Amino acid sequence: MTVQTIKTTPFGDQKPGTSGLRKRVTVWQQPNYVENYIQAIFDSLEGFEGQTLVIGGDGRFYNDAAIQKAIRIAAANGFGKVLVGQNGLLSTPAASHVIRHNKAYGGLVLSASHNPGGPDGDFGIKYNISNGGPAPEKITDAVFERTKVIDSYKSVDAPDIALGQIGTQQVGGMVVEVIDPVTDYAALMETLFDFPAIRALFASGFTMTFDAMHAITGPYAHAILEGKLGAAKGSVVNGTPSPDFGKGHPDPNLVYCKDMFDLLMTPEGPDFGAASDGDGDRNLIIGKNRFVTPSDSLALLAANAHLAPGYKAGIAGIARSMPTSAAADRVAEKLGIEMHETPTGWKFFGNLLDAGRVTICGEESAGTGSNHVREKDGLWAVLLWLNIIAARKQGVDQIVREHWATYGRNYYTRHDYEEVDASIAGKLVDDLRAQLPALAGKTFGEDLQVAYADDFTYHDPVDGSTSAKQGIRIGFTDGSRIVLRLSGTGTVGATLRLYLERYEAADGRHDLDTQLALEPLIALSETLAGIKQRTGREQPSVIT
Ligand code: VG1
Ligand code: CO
Repeated sequence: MTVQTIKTTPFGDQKPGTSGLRKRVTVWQQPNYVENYIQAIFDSLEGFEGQTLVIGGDGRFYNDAAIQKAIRIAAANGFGKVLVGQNGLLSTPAASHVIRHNKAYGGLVLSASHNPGGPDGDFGIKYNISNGGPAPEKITDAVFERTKVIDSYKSVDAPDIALGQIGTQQVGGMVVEVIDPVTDYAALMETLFDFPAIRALFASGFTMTFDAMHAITGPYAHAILEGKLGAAKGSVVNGTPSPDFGKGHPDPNLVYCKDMFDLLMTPEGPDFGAASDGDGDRNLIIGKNRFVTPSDSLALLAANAHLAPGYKAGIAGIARSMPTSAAADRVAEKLGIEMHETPTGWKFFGNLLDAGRVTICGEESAGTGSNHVREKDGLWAVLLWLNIIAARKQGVDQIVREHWATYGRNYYTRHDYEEVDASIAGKLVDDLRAQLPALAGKTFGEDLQVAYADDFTYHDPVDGSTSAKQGIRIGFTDGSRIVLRLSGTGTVGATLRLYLERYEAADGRHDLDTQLALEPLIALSETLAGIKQRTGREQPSVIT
């Protein structure tokens, strides 16, 4: 094998965000852009000679081209073996499992997740470490530093791998094994959940619809929901991955899954609706006449996890990202287990999971997962919901209501302002941050008394690292919160995320309209931050 060392020059914009590096496809198509980034990742790691690297992506446009490059660069850098999903496909949680199951050194996950795909859409690359989870900031910071000075990359002169062909091939001195993307993952799910009980649920006439959004979970959902669990044929819709996601936006929220939401609100609709995103790590859960807010879903799954065989001994603790509602905190309190608040992004859960301090993690952005892998996992959440429904013999709405009657309800919403002018957004956040010291102790309206106002700093209790400037939080004495942060996954301009939360006690009113229930906080956040006024937007782009 002849290793070629090819000269290159740095790009100034290869800074990984919340979840890897995401850019427009046209940016990735620049000569050496992919090569520089992958070489910068390898340059930031050590000890991988002869080791195994997992590669797979969500099948979006440019997935296959980037994978062929990645394989050649891995061979030239001395990896011993690459495991790659057939046709280059692996959902993000499945990639995490393949890394763990095969004791691989790490993995490259090729995805821009919920961002649109196609030649005019987005593409992304993320590096995962040997625990199967996203690289921690220590590594992503090193990668960024390396991208600024990189002057060459290594590759081999070898033909493309036949990605469709299951089995072993050679690239230079390196073995490439093309694996079925579903088998191992489906087997893992079977160890966690009561498949016979869920099968019996479907056999009794329970109906569901699962929208794979033309993205990666189609093959997984077909095999597991329809294949192993006996959901009626046709339960999985948009189940064939397509490079441009059927020209859709693979973000499972109430805007892009509006049709499914509407269907679930009708008497003829199915009993249960779910969806996942581009790379299969997010989940949307809708019961008959009941949308489950992701923050509530996290709390509910944690409270009921013991009903699934994989968690029957109970859970060690719960972690949630800072903007996620405190609904899960009440469950942790009742169970007498650890509760952790981390910055946004799954990479911050890895240490807590590895240390065995938490079992279930979640984010308000429709991500939930457990210690079975080190990523959030869309289908896992759907299966745990199905397991709970089967075990409790109750519908989603009833389960949610009983939860609120026990723990109280955290009314919660997120308002996104997408593709805002980056300098306006940056100034807005800076100005709000400057107001924080003066806010402490102030009272707004009749009862909104500020308990604390800060820019969230996380101290990782496992490795002692610190992550500052993780989002502005204004907490009130009654448990209400206003949170504001800038997205780290957008690729055009800036996206402002405003998160609002209000607690209503167990014996309180649980049937208010969410936006109305949060109206005083929405109005106050406008007074303090002036998003509408400064951006000229009348409405958020997306309300969840
Ligand atoms: C968003 C979500 C965050 C999630 C991240 C990656 O990040 O808010 O909770 O972890 O996307 O999810 P941001 O920085 O845009 O708010 V995925 O499914 O796009 O990998
Ligand atoms: Co995703």
